[in-house]
Amino acid sequence: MRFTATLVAAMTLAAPAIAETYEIEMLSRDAEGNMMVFAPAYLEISPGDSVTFLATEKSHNTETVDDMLPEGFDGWKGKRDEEVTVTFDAPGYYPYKCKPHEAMGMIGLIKVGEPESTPEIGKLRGKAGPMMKELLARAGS
Ligand SMILES: [Cu+2]
Repeated sequence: MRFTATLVAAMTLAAPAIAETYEIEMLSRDAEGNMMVFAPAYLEISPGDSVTFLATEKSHNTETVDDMLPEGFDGWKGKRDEEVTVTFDAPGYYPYKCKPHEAMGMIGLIKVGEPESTPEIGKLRGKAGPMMKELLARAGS
């Protein structure tokens, strides 16, 4: 499924600079032996770029951490094992999670452009809270 939460804004923009599409894999185990991870869990992109979440391994999904999103952004919610592509038009922090494995720390953060503000840590279960703190720290906030 393709989410175009900011379609109107996108259409009014002048032809964007070369927009890129990045890939994030949903994994049960990565090359280093880490369990239940998005790879990469932290990503910096530019406004206009897209990200595709690949259902590389089974029983994962991607959905936004809705109480941490930039104002006006509706978020996305993929089904289990669904490949999802999201286009990001506005600068900001976009935190997301895998619902089945949130408590195990299966979350990620996408930094788009230069965000004007940093979100408070939202409602996150188990290891997801500390992990989100780490990712935000890594983002330089
Ligand atoms: Cu998962």
